[in-house]
Amino acid sequence: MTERAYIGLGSNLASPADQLDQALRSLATLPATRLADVSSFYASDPLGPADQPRYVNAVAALDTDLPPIDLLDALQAIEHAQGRVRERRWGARTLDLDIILYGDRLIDEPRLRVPHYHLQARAFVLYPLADVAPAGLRLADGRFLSDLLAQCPFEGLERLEALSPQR
Ligand code: ROI
Repeated sequence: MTERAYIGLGSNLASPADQLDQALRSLATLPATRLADVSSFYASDPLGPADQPRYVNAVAALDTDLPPIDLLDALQAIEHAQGRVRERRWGARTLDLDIILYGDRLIDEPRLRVPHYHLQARAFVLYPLADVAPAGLRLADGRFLSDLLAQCPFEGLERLEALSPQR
C-alpha cells in the first residue's frame, strides 16, 4: 500500500543547500517511491553545541511503497553516498535524513521511532513540515501539527527564499 512519508533533511557542512539538492535528486529516484513535494529551505541555529555552523533544513513528502525499515535503509544509503561524516554527538554533519512521519503509523523499534523523537521541540522540523503537510494534519499519536506549531516559536529559523525549490 502506498503511504505518505515525511522526511526531514538537514546539513551544516560542505555547502548545505547543495547537499539537500543532491539528496532530493536521490529521493526522487528511490524505487517504488514518488517525491511528491518539498518544503522551502530554512537556515536554522544549531540545536546542540553552538560552536558549529548553522544548518539548512527542509522536509520532503514521499509517496512510497517501501516499508519503513526499507525506507530507512535507503535514506542511510543516501547519507553514506554523500560522504556523511559526523564528528561528535549533536555535532556537525554533511547530511541527515530522518523519517519524521510514516502514514499514520506509530513505530517504536531500536532503529526507528516514528513520529520522530523530539519533533515537538524542533522548529526546524515543524515549520518545513507545515509547508508540505495538509492543513489539520493529525499525528499517529493524536497530536495536531497546528498545536505543536503554536507551542514552538519560529525562533532561530530563516526561510531561504532564493535557495528554496520552486513550488
Ligand atoms: N540543529 C539544527 N538546527 N538542524 C538540524 O538538522 C540538526 N540536526 C541535529 C542536531 C545536531 C541535533 N542539531 C540540529 O542532529
